[in-house]
Amino acid sequence: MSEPVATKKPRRGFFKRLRERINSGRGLGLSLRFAGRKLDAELAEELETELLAADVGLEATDRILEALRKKLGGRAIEKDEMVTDAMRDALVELLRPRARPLVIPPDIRPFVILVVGVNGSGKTTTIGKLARLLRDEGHSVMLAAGDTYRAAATEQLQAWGERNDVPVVAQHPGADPAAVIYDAIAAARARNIDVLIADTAGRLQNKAGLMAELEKVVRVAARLDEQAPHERMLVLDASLGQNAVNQALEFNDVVKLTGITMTKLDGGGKGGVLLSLAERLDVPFRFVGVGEGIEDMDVFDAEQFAAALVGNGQG
Ligand SMILES: Nc1nc2c(ncn2[C@@H]2O[C@H](COP(=O)(O)OP(=O)(O)O)[C@@H](O)[C@H]2O)c(=O)[nH]1
Ligand SMILES: [Mg+2]
Repeated sequence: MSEPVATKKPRRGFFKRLRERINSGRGLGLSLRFAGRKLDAELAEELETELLAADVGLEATDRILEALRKKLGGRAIEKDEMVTDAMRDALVELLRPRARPLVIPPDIRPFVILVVGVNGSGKTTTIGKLARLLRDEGHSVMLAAGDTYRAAATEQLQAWGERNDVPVVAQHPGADPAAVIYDAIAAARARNIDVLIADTAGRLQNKAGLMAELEKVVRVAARLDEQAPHERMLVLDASLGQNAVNQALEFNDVVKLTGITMTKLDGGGKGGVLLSLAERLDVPFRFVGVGEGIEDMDVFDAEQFAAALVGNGQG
């Protein structure tokens, strides 16, 4: 049997990009100096304040501080690295269980990826980048323009299709997204396509309508293949901080997420929100995005991400 082909590991060079861009090169942005101090109540409180400000969230912050106390409690801190190394280890502990890359099993065809998330989170861009990654791994790919709400959304997806040389199934604006995706699965099957990636709308101003629409898409896809959509991937804008966590909980209630991709870790995204998510929700992190370009997304790797966040070590 052939190995299931997976988008397993980040490409060479991604660590540098991640590290330079995450929160504009500042990572968690911890500004404390540790050398000459001890991890006493005062320092713990200062750390807590900074972690919370970096979107790490209360639960994950408590866990990290607990790990630091275990390692450093009572000892004199000779070098800052004693704390940052311990911090990196604590982050890896939290993140590693979520580092489960997307695997495309060879016996499922088409493997259907449904991409959900609110408007502007980066869904369509992520689909474009993902199409390229999968194609580079030798998969045949098709896209489905399930965001029928805005004509521009279909055009944007078609542009990514052309750039990657992959076919795009689309209908008229206002068409039923469930119908678009149903037809696309049938078309992918007829053409023996490996992976179908379906875009969706993310109208937050009509939350009940959006959630009903997504439920229907999932239900209708399952008529052609009861396991479909095989991957239900949430795209989250990391710069939203704790709001991203709330979005994840809401979408998970409706479509039972199987993967999360974080975008916009460059710019406003501090990256701490992944720790909060890791603590609050057992859904794998698939990819991380650090820019608008096609090369600006890669597989989530716990060690690499933790190192980029604390701004030390190699990935
Ligand atoms: N800086 C940055 N911008 C991004 C990233 N991902 C997407 N964008 C931009 O965010 C905007 C919204 O993305 P889009 O894919 O249209 O979001 P959608 O509404 O969820 O489909 C676009 O201008 C994208 O270029 C990222 O990782 N970093
Ligand atoms: Mg879109």
